[in-house]
Amino acid sequence: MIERLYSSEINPSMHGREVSVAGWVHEIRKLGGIAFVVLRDREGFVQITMPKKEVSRDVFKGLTSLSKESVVVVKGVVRAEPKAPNGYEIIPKEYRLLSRAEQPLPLDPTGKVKANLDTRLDNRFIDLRKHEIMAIFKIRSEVLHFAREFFRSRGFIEVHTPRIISTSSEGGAELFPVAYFEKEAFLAQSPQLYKQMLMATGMDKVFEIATYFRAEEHDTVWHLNEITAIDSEIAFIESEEDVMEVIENLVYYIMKNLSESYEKELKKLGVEIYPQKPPFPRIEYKRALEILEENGYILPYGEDLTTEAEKKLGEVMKDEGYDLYFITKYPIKIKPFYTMPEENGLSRAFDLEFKGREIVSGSQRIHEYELLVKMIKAKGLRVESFENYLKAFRYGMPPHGGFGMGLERFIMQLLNLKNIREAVLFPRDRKRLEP
Ligand code: AMO
Repeated sequence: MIERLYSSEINPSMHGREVSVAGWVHEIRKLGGIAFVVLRDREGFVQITMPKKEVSRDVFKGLTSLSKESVVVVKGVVRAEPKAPNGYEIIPKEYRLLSRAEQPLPLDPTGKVKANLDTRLDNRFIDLRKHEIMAIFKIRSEVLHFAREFFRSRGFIEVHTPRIISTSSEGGAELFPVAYFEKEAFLAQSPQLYKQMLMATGMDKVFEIATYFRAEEHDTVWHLNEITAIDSEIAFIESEEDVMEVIENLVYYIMKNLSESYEKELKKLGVEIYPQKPPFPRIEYKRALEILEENGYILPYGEDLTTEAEKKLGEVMKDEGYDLYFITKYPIKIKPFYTMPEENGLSRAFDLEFKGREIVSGSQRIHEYELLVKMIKAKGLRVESFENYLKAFRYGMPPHGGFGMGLERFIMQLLNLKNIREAVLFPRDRKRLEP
């Protein structure tokens, strides 16, 4: 490895020590007898200060004539300097150019020249050089870390189910076909059938963090065609309440840990996280419609909540002091075939809403073979396509339930991002397949 310290690993107390730093040339300023080169690394900025009298001519000339965004490694002496960005600067002794950046740049990495999201995504490798953009992905990485920590601490087993599947797992047609030798196959839209099949094995608590593919035509700030989901399935539950208890504690755990240990990155994004303590409010679907009506929004019974309805409900709940709440007891008609039905046309399905948008769906599932077959037929699906899945219900299947949480949607709401694409390094949407 090239020897170097991150800008954040150096401090004024290291005055007089020789160090090496490496990064991208962010800024060059020449003021007569003195010049400054600001380098950017993953953690921040470091100022290279060159009083003409104190550095060699070659170093002065070389560093000040670099093109912006070139990559260099600089060796020099730390000098405590209260006026410098981190309270120190580096007086260079030598430098090495590792990569010269062409000019002009396709995107301004300082963010001073505003660019639209498309231009930013087209040049994502430069866009990510902005610390506030990189911060989204550092936080995303921590969210996954805390999610894993939470599941493991509760005895969940991490699993991986197939990405290439032969049948729709949600009963819909939103699948991307793939050429799989002589067979018809699709990219997985969820791990649904597999995580349920695992409930017949004795692995009674599982989770999976993976990528899924949704061939939805939507072109909104809220939909992606390639998503990351945190899925879980739990056996021996009494009802969907047991699943909701896991979700609210998971979300609380992530938010609490982030707010406690990630202040610096959150600050870059101007975000404060207020972890909401469980239990989260439960609003039955029927009640949600009433609340909406009381607030001037009429949604016919039996229809899924529209984006506008969700937003409205979010505002009402916000006024009551809640960002997070469940909508429960959805009509069975609008839920997938595997959902456990209840009396009066209701179901044991729920969604978790976060600031007026759905981030999680889940339910208690049907675990009785006959009922499952009946529901598959009732949805107009072909029982034969589900043969392998159904088999797992005939030889001992405990009651179970689970959920799927859209990671990008969670990040979007957590960090108040305007567009879900901001939460993905290289998003895939209706129009975007590159980079
Ligand atoms: P569902 O289809 O609701 O449920 O998906 C689960 C969660 O995934 C996220 N999500 C999306 N995010 C961005 N773009 C999309 N196109 C998109 N589609 C879904 C959402 C959603 O809440 N098998 C069930 C889950 C379960 O019951 O276990 C399922 O896939 O945040």
